[in-house]
Amino acid sequence: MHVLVLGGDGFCGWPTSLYLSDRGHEVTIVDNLSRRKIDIELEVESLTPIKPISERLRAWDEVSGSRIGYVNLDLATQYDRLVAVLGELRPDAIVHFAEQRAAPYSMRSEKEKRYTVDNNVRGTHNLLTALVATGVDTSLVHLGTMGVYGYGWSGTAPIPEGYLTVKVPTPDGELEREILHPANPGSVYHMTKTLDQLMFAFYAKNDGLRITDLHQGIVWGTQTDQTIRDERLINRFDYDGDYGTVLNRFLMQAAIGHPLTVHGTGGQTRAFIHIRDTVRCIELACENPPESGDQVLVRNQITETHRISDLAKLINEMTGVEVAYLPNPRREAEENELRVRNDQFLALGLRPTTLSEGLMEEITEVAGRYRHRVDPSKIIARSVWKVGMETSPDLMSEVPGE
Ligand code: NAD
Ligand code: USQ
Repeated sequence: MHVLVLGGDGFCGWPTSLYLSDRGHEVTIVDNLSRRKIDIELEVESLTPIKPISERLRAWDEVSGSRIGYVNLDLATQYDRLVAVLGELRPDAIVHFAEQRAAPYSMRSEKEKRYTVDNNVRGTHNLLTALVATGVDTSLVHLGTMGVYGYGWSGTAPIPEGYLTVKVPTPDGELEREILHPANPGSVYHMTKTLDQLMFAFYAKNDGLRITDLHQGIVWGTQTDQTIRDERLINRFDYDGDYGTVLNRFLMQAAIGHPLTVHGTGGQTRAFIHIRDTVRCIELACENPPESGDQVLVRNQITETHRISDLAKLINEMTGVEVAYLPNPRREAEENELRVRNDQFLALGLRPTTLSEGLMEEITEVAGRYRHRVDPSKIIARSVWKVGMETSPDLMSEVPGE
């Protein structure tokens, strides 16, 4: 297959591009490098020393003998170029990672709220109209999020894969209907993913576009079998208060002896998946698309669920690093249950990497190796969901020596 990876320079997109290339697919990355620019704006760097995109691509060519193409293009603002690229490359599949993906960043201020909506909603809509305009027969695989379902709405009932069967009372008796699971976003970022869902439903129905929406949980881990082949191929590792996700943040904190930053009581339960499983799921989704005329195919891309306080306890037991319970900068339930159906990927052959397999390796091989790159003033999450909410002061001023 020729696969276009939109957002292919990012945390999920880069290892996916290498994996697909390694598996013999022809890959072209489209990315405007906005994520790298946000690092500069936030004055923070990936814990791992990521190389510029041209060096990454050169290194992959040297290591694997395979070339990955690259187009620098902004999906949200360069519509005509997007149409031209799609018309020229006519890919068999498009993987769409290219959105602003951090919930805390999306809540920083009006500026970031507006940027996140403009970037994500316009980018996705441009892509859909460009697909209709060019008539390219391709399958679109989009990275959505578990957060579109919200947390705790259905109690202990397992969250289905996208659709819920409901009974509608009518004067003539009950009608059974399958509807998109109610959307219940917890941040402006998550809200953009619920808007994406509606656009997908419309374009699948009206234009017969073939769309898969992957509702992915929190991705943890760093390296895959491909990124580990050469240090120039290393994947990004975000640890700061805006972009760092909870488990990778805990792993970095354990590596430098920083108390584990649990928000509130840590009663929040979330879904997780290792980056090695993400890349496999993407290939499975590309190889098993819906037919034209089908409704959007929704697959839950998660392998485990865990309570945040349990994760902190686990890492505390493994490393002895203490757990700090901090004021929660987000407006979210103190505690929730979370059960999630993920039958589709298991049936397609996914064999999940479990937490127990990879944790210690991440702490020593990745977080420990680059611990000198941590800026402790960037660790505490400071983006609050409402003006006036309290955040913790810094807990460490300098990374202690080995
Ligand atoms: P990331 O920020 O590392 O990567 C996104 C990439 O898209 C970046 O390289 C960025 O430069 C590019 N991009 C953004 N806007 C663009 C635009 N308008 N035009 C062209 N390129 C653009 O994020 P990630 O962690 O790799 O996440 C990828 C996708 O997966 C996102 O859509 C995210 O919502 C979803 N997702 C991520 C996670 C996670 O834990 N990281 C979990 C669930 C879902
Ligand atoms: N949390 C802590 N301590 C921390 C960081 C986070 O307790 O140091 C808590 C948060 O308060 C929250 C939970 O951990 O309750 C998850 O936070 P997160 O930053 O790891 O994840 P989230 O904001 O939900 O976003 C991430 C990705 C996003 C993706 C989403 C998948 O950034 O792109 O869509 O995970 S999901 O959570 O399943 O919706």
